[in-house]
Amino acid sequence: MNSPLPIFPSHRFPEDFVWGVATSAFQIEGAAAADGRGESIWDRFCRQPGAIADGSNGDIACDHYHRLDADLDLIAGLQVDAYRFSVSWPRVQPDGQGAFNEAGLAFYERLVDGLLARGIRPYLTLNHWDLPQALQDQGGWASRDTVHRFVAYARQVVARLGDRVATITTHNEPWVMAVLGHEAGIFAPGIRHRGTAMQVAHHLLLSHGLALQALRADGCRAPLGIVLNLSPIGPATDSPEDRAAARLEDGRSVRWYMDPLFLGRYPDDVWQHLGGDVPQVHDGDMAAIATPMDFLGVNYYTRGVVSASGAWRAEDSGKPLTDMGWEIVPEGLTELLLRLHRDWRLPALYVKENGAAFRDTLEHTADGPRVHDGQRTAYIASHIAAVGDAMAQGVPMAGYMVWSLLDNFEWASGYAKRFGIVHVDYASGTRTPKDSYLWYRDFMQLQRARRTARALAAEALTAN
Ligand code: IFM
Repeated sequence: MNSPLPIFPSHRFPEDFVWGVATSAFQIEGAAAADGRGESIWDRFCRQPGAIADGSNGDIACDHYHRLDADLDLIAGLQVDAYRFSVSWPRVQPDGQGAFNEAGLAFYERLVDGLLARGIRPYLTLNHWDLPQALQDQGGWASRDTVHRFVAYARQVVARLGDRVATITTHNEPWVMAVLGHEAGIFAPGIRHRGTAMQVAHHLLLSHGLALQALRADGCRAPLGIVLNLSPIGPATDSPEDRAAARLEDGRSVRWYMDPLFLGRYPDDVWQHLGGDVPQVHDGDMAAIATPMDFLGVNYYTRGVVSASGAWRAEDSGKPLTDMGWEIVPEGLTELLLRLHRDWRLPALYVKENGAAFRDTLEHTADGPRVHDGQRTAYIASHIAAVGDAMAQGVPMAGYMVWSLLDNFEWASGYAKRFGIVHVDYASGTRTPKDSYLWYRDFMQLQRARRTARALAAEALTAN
């Protein structure tokens, strides 16, 4: 449908507010066997029958590994300030320990240098889920040894890239790795055991804190932090049962991560609820996890609604849904940011992912191929406005990034769900910027024009 694109949010964003776009290694790179890359847990998981909705895998994905320069040009064309990407651990250290792979490290050096040459700040993530399979064979994140392997990997990557990147994120969405990967079993490595999931969550947090300490001791000057997937969680009804269930879910998905990171302790109510499934915590772990961070990244897609019976369904809520079946609730982002600001003492706060999957149609028009993705554009515009609303209510924000640059491998959903602002034809690899890309580019131009106008006004003031 070719509906008019939404107008730009009228909020004023500060001059140093960082606008960006994000991807992750496994979802776009492909080149699974190229140049000495090792196997990841997602390579293995994709081969389990039924694990991925369309039976696909990451072997080729968007073939970004072989199309790096063209993709960097697409990012530059957007005129964003920043690009958030992740390093594939098995590409740079195939076994997760021991020797590093020079070709893998060289790829990320080309990526970082290519961004800098185009005037774009690189935002590096060390772990966006693709653990080397060799480490999984020794217990994966459930094993405390992986914590130390991650710190060693982080030090090596940062030794090579740390002087040129704008920020470094340790982990992306530990809740997803722990709970979807080890309790629900619907993501790699496909384990279904709550106690294991909670141990994994603890090890991810611990490795984050220890990595921060080690990187700073090594002299790393880039800001360091973590990225969490968070939502405001509310009850389906006002009944005491639903309210208790929502409070517990808030504990498991929000406070279980925020409290240790910012208060150095796990929330009591969740600890009691877990009974025998609580993680083993050694002396000193909680202090390490609470090592001060330079920034917190938040990924927001939708709100959470909980009923004690489990009967609540997004389809019945009356809200519009994305192709993932997720409700579109931009005001939930404002609510979340206000709550984070109220309940914890935060460092610089970013939205590091926000976007939506919709069923796009590639149309062949007289002007060439087009994707009229008005719903995605409206989603992005309304969520940028929601960030602006939070700022107007006193929440200092450092930046916002769209998920995702390209249509890509959406984990257990395979390639059927398209989040990109650039359409990817997987058969040919052809990229087509969608209307949302053009809208975001024009919005970036407006932000840049405002910055220039403000700088000129300041200059004129000083001159007088
Ligand atoms: O595609 C994912 C991404 O890898 C992590 N955050 C959520 C996105 C959409 O599901």
